[in-house]
Amino acid sequence: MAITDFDRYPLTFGPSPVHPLPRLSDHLGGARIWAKREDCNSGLAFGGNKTRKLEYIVPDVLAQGADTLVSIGGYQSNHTRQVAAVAAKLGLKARLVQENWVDWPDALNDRVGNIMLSRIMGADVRLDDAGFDIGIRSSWEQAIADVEASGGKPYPIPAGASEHPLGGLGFANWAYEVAAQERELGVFFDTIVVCTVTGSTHAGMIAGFAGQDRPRRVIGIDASATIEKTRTQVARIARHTAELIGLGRELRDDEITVLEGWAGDLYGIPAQSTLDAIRLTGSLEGMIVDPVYEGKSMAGLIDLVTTGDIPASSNVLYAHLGGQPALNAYSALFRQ
Ligand code: 5PA
Repeated sequence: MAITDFDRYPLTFGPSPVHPLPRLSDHLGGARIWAKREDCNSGLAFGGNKTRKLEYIVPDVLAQGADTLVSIGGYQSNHTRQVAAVAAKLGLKARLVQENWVDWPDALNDRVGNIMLSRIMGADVRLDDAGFDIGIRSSWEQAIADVEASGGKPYPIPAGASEHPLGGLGFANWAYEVAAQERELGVFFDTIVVCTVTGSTHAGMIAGFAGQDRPRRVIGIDASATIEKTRTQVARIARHTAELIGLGRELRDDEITVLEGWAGDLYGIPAQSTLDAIRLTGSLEGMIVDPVYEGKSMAGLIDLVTTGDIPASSNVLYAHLGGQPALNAYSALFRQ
């Protein structure tokens, strides 16, 4: 099998935009930085990385005749918001377990941003007190059982769609999309920087790029602050996805790079470097990144370019995976 043999249900506008970030590049004084924009990849509730993953999962949902998508995330999960949008688009129901992943003292944390959008789209949103964990949760298994008990046909989608057997395909395909865009633009991105938490975004990219002729660095920046779990999950999903798309060899350990240092102490809580990255990217480029994910990977990119770890001769592609709606739950950080 190759990536092109898998059914893909279109949920995106097509290839996501790629463009340079010249003012940020000049400011840092090193490598040339570009962005590929999953934050504007779809008309479904602001899109994002999960929308691409779901393109490869929806054919299975339809084949199974399911009537309810069941998924899980934090109160401000971008993933569950995208699941709610896809359910609405397909005329299905969505049952969402929203756990208390972040101890964040904003009175509107469970009301604005992503969770509000999911409610607007008609999802059955249930709050749960459990804290952050990227693994399989009993509350999600219970929600699946509840849907069944009430006569529905659930389709389980794990956190971030990552532990789903097809969860890595969306970003394996992204790697081929990048190669096609490089040919059009006449540029080669020797380094990719991507935020990683539940792992299938980064893992899919690793698998997809591994089959291409020119090697490159695919650097995952951890935003989970549970680095070992994320590293293990990325490696497992990358190897599984590589096998699915017929890579024909084992991935080497040195192809799987998850860097720590920018997640701060806890998932969902911005570090000073996150806030600096948000303001710098916004003020120099008008590009908005969020305090949970993309602000952390941008902080990583800024440091790696500034220190020369990514050399000045490089062309770097920053994968912008979306996530801006959560900013609404962090307004206190930006009052002045
Ligand atoms: C998320 C994830 P992975 O989970 O595939 O590693 O992607 C990390 C990531 N950027 C990066 C944004 C904007 C994201 O939303 N979000 C999760 C969610 O519930 O929203 C799965 C955790």
